[in-house]
Amino acid sequence: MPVVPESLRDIRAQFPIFARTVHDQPLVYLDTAATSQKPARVIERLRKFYSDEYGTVRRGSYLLCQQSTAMFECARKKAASFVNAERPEEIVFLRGVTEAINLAAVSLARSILKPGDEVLVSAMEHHANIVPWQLVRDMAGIHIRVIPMNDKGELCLDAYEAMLSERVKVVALNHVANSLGTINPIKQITALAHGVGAIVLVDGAQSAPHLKIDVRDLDCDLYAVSGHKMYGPSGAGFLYGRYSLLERMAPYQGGGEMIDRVEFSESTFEDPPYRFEAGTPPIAEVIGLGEAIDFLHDIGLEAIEAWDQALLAYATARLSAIPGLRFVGEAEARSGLVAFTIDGMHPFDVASILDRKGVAVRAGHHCAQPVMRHFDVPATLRASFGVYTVPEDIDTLAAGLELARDMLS
Ligand code: 7TS
Repeated sequence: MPVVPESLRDIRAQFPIFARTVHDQPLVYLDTAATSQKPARVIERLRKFYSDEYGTVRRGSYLLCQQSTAMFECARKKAASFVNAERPEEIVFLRGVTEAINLAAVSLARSILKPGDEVLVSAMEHHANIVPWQLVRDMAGIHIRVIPMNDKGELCLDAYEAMLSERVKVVALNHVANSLGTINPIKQITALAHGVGAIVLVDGAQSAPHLKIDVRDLDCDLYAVSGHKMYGPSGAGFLYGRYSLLERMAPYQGGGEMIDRVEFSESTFEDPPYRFEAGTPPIAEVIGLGEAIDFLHDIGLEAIEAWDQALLAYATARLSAIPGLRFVGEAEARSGLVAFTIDGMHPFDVASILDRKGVAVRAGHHCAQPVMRHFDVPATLRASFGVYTVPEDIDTLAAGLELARDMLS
């Protein structure tokens, strides 16, 4: 059993939720890939902002507004440093990855994509990186093509290379697949895409909570993050965009704060990132996200990455011993989760039994129906880890799975 490293030893105590029980059992939370629990300092940051500091951003000349604007822009600096952006203006605050990819698809369709252009997505995408491209497909006259994967859940890079041509204008894929845990070789994929002049959009929903992100090293053009999966409040995330690209991109939503001058005949727009931030943003949530970034920095992303790998190895070994259990997703490079089926048992039935034992895991298609089809399963069970996950959680999961086997077989 791996030993919890020094930097994470008292982490669990910082998450108030673990003080509660579920069905009279201690909570074993193994659904961080869906959303993470919140540390006390993020909860306290929201409470303090709403109690003592609340005011809108960018609109007023009074103190509360100036202060909340400063806090909001400070969060932008934190987000920029979190992904190693060149400047804070490369960060657009949004609700999360879903909104970020919808923004990218609509904006690129309005400003850059031409009929006949191709957008490549991978075979292991979350629906959030498939459907937005379909929604703009007819408007823009583009084609969507799919980079295939093998049966371990790894992208076929030879096939990808063969698909690249001057017609490919966007390559959009996840850094870590939420249904498989695969870590994709983004740097290599980006270098190849840039060889034909394509823009690379990375869905970082599952990577940002687990890996150190460096957009300059990856050399990607757009990188989307959801704050609620990385210990921040729900409702706030961001899109990193290379500034020279953001400048070429059309607005997504129109409204207040994104304009320069408005006439009834037409309007002109603010520079990025404000061009993409129409209306009153989720102010408290963005400030809370800044606190979550500090929380992650204080632990250290290297330590988080190492612990994640230790948990993954332990879970893989522990669950392999369960008869009939089959992993779905066995890529060499993985992060954050294990997904599996058990012969003769429906994932939903197993998840219900686990719930009675206080174990929260996800059963379903994980918003990745094409992945389920590839592996010819209707659904999988998925246990995903966070900074608060301890090996004993995996032991409790394994015991719950044994119990489910006894009850269901
Ligand atoms: N992309 C990936 C890879 C994801 O895992 C998710 C959410 C999204 C996009 C959408 O993120 P949102 O924050 O905009 O909702 N994934 C999951 C999941 O695996 N279970 O619930 C949500």
